[in-house]
This record gives sequence, structure tokens and C-alpha cells, in this order.
Amino acid sequence: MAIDLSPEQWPLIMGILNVTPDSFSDGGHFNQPSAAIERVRRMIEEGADMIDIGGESTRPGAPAVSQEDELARVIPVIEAIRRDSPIPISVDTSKPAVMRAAVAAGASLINDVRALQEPGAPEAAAELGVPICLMHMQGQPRTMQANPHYEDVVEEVLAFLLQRIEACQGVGITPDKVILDPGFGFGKTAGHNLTLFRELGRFVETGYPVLVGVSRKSLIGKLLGERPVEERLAGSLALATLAGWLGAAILRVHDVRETADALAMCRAVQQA
Ligand code: 7PM
Repeated sequence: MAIDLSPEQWPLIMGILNVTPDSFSDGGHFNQPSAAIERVRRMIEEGADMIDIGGESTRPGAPAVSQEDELARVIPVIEAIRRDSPIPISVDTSKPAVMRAAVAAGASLINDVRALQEPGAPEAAAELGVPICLMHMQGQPRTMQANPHYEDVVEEVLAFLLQRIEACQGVGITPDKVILDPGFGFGKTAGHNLTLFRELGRFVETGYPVLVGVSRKSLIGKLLGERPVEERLAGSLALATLAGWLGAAILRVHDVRETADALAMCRAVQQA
């Protein structure tokens, strides 16, 4: 199923399905297709507009994953979900071969935390013709949180994303396929994340749909006095509501039902 990115539907809820053995807040539970199906059915009932499936852990310090492992984790799950439901599926990957196999199996959005910087990735995305989320990251997952540094975080992240849009246009990806993401938590201190969040309007003003992923992230843990990951729901909902208010198009979240409720309030006030 294609994803409806028209602004009347914003913000859409992207429910997270991790199929990595080590992902940080719900790791290891959904790497059996049957368990994944149950989880996806539940997220759909709760109000998810699409499901994001990733087989590469991009948490700080995570090791690289081989193409074979990523394919083996992600593709059977996409096929199983596709047999079960028409819910749009986003594939969280940087590898052209995984993009191709995922779209062939039924994915309809590519979510690339490396913004198509891997060799062959822009060409694969162009050929597949599906929407592509370009995310900003400073450094690489293994080391990105060691010492993040910016002169001006908003200008630098925006400039990077605009440069990646140009690279996309160079291989024939049309602007209507592009989604932007400032990449909260990816090579950023809590202060950098907060500044980017406050200035989310700068990203929205570009006219491209903006995806925001802050659900359960360490930014929330820090602001609440090193709150563990299981106790970040209220913080996640507050940020999801603010992101919706500021014009985000897609919210990438773990807690679908609670986020849907929070966004219903946001939408009601905006439409009053
Ligand atoms: C640490 C950092 C642990 C990040 C886990 C994560 C995003 C994403 C992820 C995001 C887009 C998580 C993440 N975060 N894709 N993939 N935007 N587009 O919370 O913010 O699962 S991984």
C-alpha cells in the first residue's frame, strides 16, 4: 500500500518494529515472524499508519551488521506482514540490496539513517521509486555519541539535508519522494537535540514532510534525571505532541496507542 503523505493526514504514526537481537528498548522480542505479526496487528489496532522495520541496530555503540544478516532478519518479517495486512511498511536500512529486496517483498518507504550515502543507495532508491526518508547523523553509530560538535546545529543539519536532496535529484529522485529527519540522538548532545526540536519549524518550512523520532530516547532519560527506558512514556508523549504542533508529518514511536491519543488532542486544538 502506498503511503498517503498529504498534509491533511499529518502527523502520521510510524510504529517501530525492531527485528534486531539487541535494539535498545524492545530488543529481541520480534525476530520470529509470528511474534512480529502479533505486534504489528496490535500496533494497527492502536492506530499506526505505517510500520518501520529495521534489522540493523543503529543505537550508540552498536556493531555493523552484514548484508546477509540484515536480509535474513528483515525480509521474512516483511513478507509475513504483507501476507497478513495491507499496512504500509517502511524499511530502515542503508544497504541497496536490502532496499531492493524489501520493496520487492512489499515495503513502500525507505528509511535511511545514512541519507543514501552508501555506494549505490541513491540509484537503488531512484529505481525503486518509493518515498525516502533522509536522516542526519554526525559520525557513525559506533562512535557518534563520543563527542558531538557543531558550530550551529540547525544550520549544519539543514545544510546537510539540502545537500542530500541535491544528490537525490542528481540520480532522478523527485522532490515529492523526499522526507527529511533531523536525526534526534544521532551524534547530538541533549542540548543539540533540544535546539533542533525548538527549531523544527525551520525543517517544516522547507516544504518537505518531516519525520521525528524521539520515542524513549536518551534525551528524555537525561532531562528526567537519568530515567530508565521503561519510564520514558510521558516524556515521549510530550515531545510527540510538540512535534505534531510544530508541523511534523510522521512520528516514529514505540507506544502507538498513547501517541494516537496525544495526537488526537493536538489535532483537535489545531482544528478548533
Ligand atoms: C539509540 C538511538 C537507540 C536511536 C535507538 C535509536 C530513528 C530512526 C532510529 C530516527 C529515523 C530507535 C533508534 N531512530 N530512523 N531509526 N529517525 N528516520 O529509537 O530518529 O529505535 S533507531
